[in-house]
Amino acid sequence: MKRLIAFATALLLAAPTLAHEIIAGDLQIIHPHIPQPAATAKTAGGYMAIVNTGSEADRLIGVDSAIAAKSEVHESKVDANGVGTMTHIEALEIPAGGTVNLERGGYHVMFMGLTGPLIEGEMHKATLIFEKAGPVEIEFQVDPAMGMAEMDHSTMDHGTAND
Ligand SMILES: [Cu+2]
Repeated sequence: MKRLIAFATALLLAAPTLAHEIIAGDLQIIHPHIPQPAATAKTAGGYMAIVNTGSEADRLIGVDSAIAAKSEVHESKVDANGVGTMTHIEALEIPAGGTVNLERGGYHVMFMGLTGPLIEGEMHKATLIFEKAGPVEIEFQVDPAMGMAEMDHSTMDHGTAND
């Protein structure tokens, strides 16, 4: 437990804005956040760390939120030719005693078909659905926008490729 607290503290110190976390049974959801997308963006990425302090693995099998028509777990990859792709992950394993980071360039929640603008500082409710832990209510904090070079999501055409 001490190690976990140290980890959470390190994350708090590293985060540019106030971090928050949700504890649900053996799962700890650390600072779910969405970098503020462009006002006209149709998609946005959601990031967090998921810690499993239990002795059994769990799996993230769905995400639900009113901020988008559809929310999915995706994995970003860059192939040998430097071409970025994203795939829909049906079930993201959270190993026993392990941590999975949803971060830029890797796993992330993809909000597709945003229902309105997302403004820095706002908190938006969402539900993470785990195979064992069941639905876990969280809130995504809208963090400062990413730099231009990092805005891969707004330039990619989502919502048609992997459905
Ligand atoms: Cu994506």
